[in-house]
Amino acid sequence: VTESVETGLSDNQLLQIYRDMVVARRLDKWLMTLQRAGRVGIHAPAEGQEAAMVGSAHALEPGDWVLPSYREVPVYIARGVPISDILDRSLCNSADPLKGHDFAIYGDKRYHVVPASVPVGAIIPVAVGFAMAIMMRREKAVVMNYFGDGATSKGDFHEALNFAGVFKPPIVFFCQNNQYAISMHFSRQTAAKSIASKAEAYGIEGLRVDGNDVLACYLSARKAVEKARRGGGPTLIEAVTYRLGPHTTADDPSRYRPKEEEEEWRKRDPLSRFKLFLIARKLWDEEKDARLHEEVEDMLRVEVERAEQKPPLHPKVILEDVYASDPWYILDEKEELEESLTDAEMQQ
Ligand SMILES: Cc1ncc(C[n+]2csc(CCOP(=O)(O)OP(=O)(O)O)c2C)c(N)n1
Repeated sequence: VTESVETGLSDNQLLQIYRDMVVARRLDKWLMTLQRAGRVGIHAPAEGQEAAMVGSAHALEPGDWVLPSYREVPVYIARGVPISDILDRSLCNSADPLKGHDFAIYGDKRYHVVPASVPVGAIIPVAVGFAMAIMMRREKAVVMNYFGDGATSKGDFHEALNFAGVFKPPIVFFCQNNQYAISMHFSRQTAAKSIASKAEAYGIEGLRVDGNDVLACYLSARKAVEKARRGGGPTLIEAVTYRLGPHTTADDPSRYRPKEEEEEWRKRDPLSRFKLFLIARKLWDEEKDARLHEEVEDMLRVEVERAEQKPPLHPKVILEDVYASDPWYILDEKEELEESLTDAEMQQ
C-alpha cells in the first residue's frame, strides 16, 4: 500500500492502529521475559504478525465476534481488551478472568472474544456454528475466525468451509500463513500454490494479501466483513506473513530454519513498514516514534508491577465454572480439597 491509498480511515484511526501494533510488540516482549523468569507458564509470541492481527481486527465492529487460536494477543489489544486483563490471565493471578482454566488461552464475553481451543483447527467448525446461530437469529454481527496455515490440513477446516459455502453464514476465515506449523514449513503443508485458492472448491471467495502490510489486511478484512454483514456469505483471507519468534516459549526455531531466513523477513517488519507510511503521510516522525515507544514501555511496566502484586488464584477455583451446576463428583472433590487446605490457604 502506498501513501496515496484511500483507506477510509481518519488520521487518528491510522495512528491508533500503529499504537496497537507497538503495544502488541512490546507486550509480547514482556510476556516472553516473564515466561523466562518463571512467572508466566507459556506464551505463543506474535512478533512479525502484528499487521495481520491488528489490521484485520480493526475491520470489526464492537458487536462482532472473534473466534481466535492461541496467538492472537494483538487482536485482543485491537478489540480494546485492557492490558491488565491480558496480564492477569497470563500470570494466572486472583483477577484472572478465566480463573486459571484453559492454560494460555484468553476469552471474554464482554469483548466478544470466544476462548480458543488448543487442538489445531478445532475452532473452525465451532466458528461456523457460531455464525449460523447469528444468521438464524437474524442478528447483524459477523464472526472473524483466526487460524494458521497448519490448521488448513485438518479435516475441520474442509468440513467447516464446505458447510459455510452452502449455508453462507456471516463469517470471515482469517488464515495467517506464517510459513510454519511449529517446524513444518508451508511447502510441506500443502501442494497447492496458496491457501486462498482452496476457497474456490467450496464456492467461497478467497483473497491472498500481504500479511505484513497492515492496511492491506485491514482493507481486505473490511471488504469481507461488509460482505458478510450484507448477507453475501463467507470469505477466506490468507495473510502471508512470518512468525519471527519461536512457535511458543517451548520451541527453538534455530533447529529447523536458517537464521538468514528470519533476517530476510525482519526487513519486511510490519511495524517499520507502517511507520514509513505514516511518515510519508506527514503524520509521524522519528521523535514521535521514540516518545511513543517510551510511553508504551512505561505503561506496560506499571501494568506488570500491578499484575504481579495481585495474590495468586485460590486453589478451589480450579473446580469452578466447569458445569452450570456441580455434579456429585465435583462436589466431592471440592470437599476433599477444602479439607486438604490449611486455614491460611482457605482465607486467601
Ligand atoms: C490436533 C493437534 N495436533 C497437534 C497439535 C500440536 N500443535 C500445536 S500448534 C501446532 C502448529 C499449528 O500451526 P499453524 O496452524 O500454522 O498455526 P501457528 O502456530 O503457526 O500460528 C501444532 C502441530 C495440536 N495442538 N493439536
